[in-house]
Amino acid sequence: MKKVSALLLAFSLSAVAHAESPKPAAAPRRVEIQVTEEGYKPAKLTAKPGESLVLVFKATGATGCCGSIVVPDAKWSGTVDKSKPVEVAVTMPASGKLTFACSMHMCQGEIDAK
Ligand SMILES: [Cu+2]
Repeated sequence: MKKVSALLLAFSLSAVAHAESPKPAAAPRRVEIQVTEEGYKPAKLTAKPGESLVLVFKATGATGCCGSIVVPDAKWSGTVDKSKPVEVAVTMPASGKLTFACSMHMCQGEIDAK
């Protein structure tokens, strides 16, 4: 019995220690971007240099060619449609902009590192 309660105590102590340990690296910030036939909303965003983001491209209606998205910095391209939001993990550059666009570059968006 003694052994069991000691184990339980150790377990609950480690659970407390875990809960109080310093925050792990912050989870990537999720940024929602609406995809419409007219373009991306918002089309201009800002983020901290080096910040980890998850771009969540969502569509509520027709996307036209804006639905075919390229994120060069993440070496990613894909298609978003009404029933299928897509998530793209990106890391902001130290300076400058991270851009996204449709594959024909008519619809464009950018995230400013600052
Ligand atoms: Cu286009």
